[in-house]
Amino acid sequence: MTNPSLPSGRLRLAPENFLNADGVRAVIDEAKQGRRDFVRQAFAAALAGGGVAATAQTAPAGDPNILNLPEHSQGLGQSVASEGYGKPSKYEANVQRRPSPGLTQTTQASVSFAPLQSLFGIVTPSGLHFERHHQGWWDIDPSKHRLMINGSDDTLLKKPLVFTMDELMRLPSVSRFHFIECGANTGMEWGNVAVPTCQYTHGMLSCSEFTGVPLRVLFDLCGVDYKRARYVLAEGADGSSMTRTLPMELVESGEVFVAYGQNGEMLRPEQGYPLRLVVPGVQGVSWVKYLRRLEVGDQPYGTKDETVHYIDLMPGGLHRQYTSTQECKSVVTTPSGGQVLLDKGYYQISGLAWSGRGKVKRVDVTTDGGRNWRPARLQDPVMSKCLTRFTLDWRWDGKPAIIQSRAMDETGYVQPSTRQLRAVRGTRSIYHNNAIQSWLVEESGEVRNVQLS
Ligand SMILES: Nc1nc2c(c(=O)[nH]1)N[C@H]1C(S)=C(S)[C@@H](COP(=O)(O)O)O[C@H]1N2
Ligand SMILES: [Mo]
Repeated sequence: MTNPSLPSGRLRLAPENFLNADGVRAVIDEAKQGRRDFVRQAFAAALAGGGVAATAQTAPAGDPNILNLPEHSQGLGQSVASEGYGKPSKYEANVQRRPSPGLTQTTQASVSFAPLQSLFGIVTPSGLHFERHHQGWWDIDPSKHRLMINGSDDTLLKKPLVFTMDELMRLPSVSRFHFIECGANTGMEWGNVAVPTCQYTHGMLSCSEFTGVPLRVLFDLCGVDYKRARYVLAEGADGSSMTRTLPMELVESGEVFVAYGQNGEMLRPEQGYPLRLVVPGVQGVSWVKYLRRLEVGDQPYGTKDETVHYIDLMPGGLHRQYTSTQECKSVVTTPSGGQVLLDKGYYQISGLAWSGRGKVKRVDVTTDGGRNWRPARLQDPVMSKCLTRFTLDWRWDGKPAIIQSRAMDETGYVQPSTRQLRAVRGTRSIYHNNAIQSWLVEESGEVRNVQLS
């Protein structure tokens, strides 16, 4: 902390009982209190640690503890290897993925949201990656796990193969950064404002460096007849019968891979250990976890998860199917709903932008509800089908402000406003809500989720 009077942009809050207005109020009060204490403590620390001149004046001559150093500057620290696997500081204990009470009837067929408001850069720490399970997660023994590749009929490939994990890990691999977003992300906001924080509005989104084998390499080994086998069915080893069809073009592009690695180590069990499909740009449901079987076929499979679920209900009652590419989208994560600005003055606005169609080209930010837009800085690296971090300098004058971000991708597609999206899609959908998000900063400094009509 260099200047304790300058509020840092990192204001964090994730009310657990977010559906209850009193609960939100209580947590906000607590946060304000805590924040004030924090600023005060920082002052004290600056005086104690660096303010030698200030303390020297008051210390009696001959006092051996003249600098009044904190304990951690005087004694021995902890031994190495007290934790074989490192954990975050105890002061970061409120940075957690959180389920949404009442959203699902069971805790197995459920979801937990990533705390986007507390994260920096573009990588989601593996322990904070959002979770979406249709029937609970498993920790599967990799020595027993197999991946089978077969055809819907024997003529679609020369040789069906079964791979062990050891066999897969011998093959040529790639490591790539990609976002994964559940198609239902922001799905609660179709009708009206429903949840208070960006953890709940946008937290079914994460980004990792995944490592694995391009599917094309495996299909080549099997001698797939690419002329006739135009579709792939992916199947997981959990009990959810979660199966999805992929068009073969995605495999031929070289982008789809079977991943065993995530952020430099093996996948986490919640993320599909020991093997999951990575389908860059495509909604999360196609990233089949605990991947045990791939079948090539000559027509789409029309499984329950693509005919009845993950479809878009249009205003006329029509259901759109196979809308699986995640369109360009962005969200400001600081300041965002549930956070509190304690004072006027400088803040860095910061957020995330992404597109399932390639790279983010540009992000504009407004602090007056869309009257004026300024281009944000895009932080390097900007990668295809990956989260991009954007920032913008802002001086808050203490008056109500409405903050929004609007992303554009390299195809020229521009993220729509809520009104524009509703004009095409209506309000009855669950999936694929990529509308511009609005955060209202009130005079009190409290930040709230709002929608502009
Ligand atoms: N086997 C299996 N794969 C699955 C699922 C599942 O329930 N079982 N859920 C899907 C859905 S809907 C999403 S959004 C992503 C979530 O991945 P994550 O839990 O790693 O965030 O996994 C997909 N793959
Ligand atoms: Mo999902």
